[in-house]
Amino acid sequence: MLNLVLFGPPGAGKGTQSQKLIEQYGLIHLSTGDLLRGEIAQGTTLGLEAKKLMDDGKLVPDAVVIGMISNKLDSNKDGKGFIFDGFPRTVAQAEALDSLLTSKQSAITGMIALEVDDDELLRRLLLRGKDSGRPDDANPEVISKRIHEYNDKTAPVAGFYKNQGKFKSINGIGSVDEIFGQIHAIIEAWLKD
Ligand code: B4P
Repeated sequence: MLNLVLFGPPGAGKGTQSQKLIEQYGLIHLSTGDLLRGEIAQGTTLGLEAKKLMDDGKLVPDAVVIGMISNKLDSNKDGKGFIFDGFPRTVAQAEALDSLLTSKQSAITGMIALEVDDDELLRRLLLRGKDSGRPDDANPEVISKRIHEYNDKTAPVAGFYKNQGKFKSINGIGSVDEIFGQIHAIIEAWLKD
């Protein structure tokens, strides 16, 4: 199985590149942001709780997102592999993901990080906020809080995969196709290993 973690700050292009990876490799896309927005759209208790945190630029509790991912892994047992987009976002989530995959005789193939500076992130997210209807993209203060949460709680996750020799980083500024070309080259090298 090919199990990829796409990593980077909010607005780095994880969702955008995931769509191209699905087309190329036929992987199942697991975006915790999309799963949470699905819960909000359905008005579930989980969604109502998550909405308050997301609208404020904070992370949702680990147990909630780990539970969602566990359910999705169980209901997609026979795929070619997964793209984890926006997960894991804390070291506790990374440890839980390793345990879940080990229990299914599987493992993460590697993490690919998209490096984008804060000014460009703010520009992209405010642009998306104009027509996405996402409250967390509409307000510069909330975007700054999301970037702060990333630096504080999510950036250390890179070290978790570096320690396992599974980390690669690329420049996330450039055309979508150029960036995909770099991701593609990394994956092809992993597949040959
Ligand atoms: P997410 O939905 O994961 O939100 P995101 O980080 O903003 O998405 P992404 O980074 O994929 O956006 P993309 O670059 O594709 O999370 C939202 C919230 O959910 C979090 O703040 C948190 O509250 C909660 N949450 C989610 N997962 C969680 C977890 N595991 N634990 C706890 N809480 C969790 O796109 C950004 C924009 O850039 C787009 O408009 C795109 O068109 C544009 N773009 C992409 N590539 C570009 C390029 N090369 N050049 C120019 N623009 C580009």
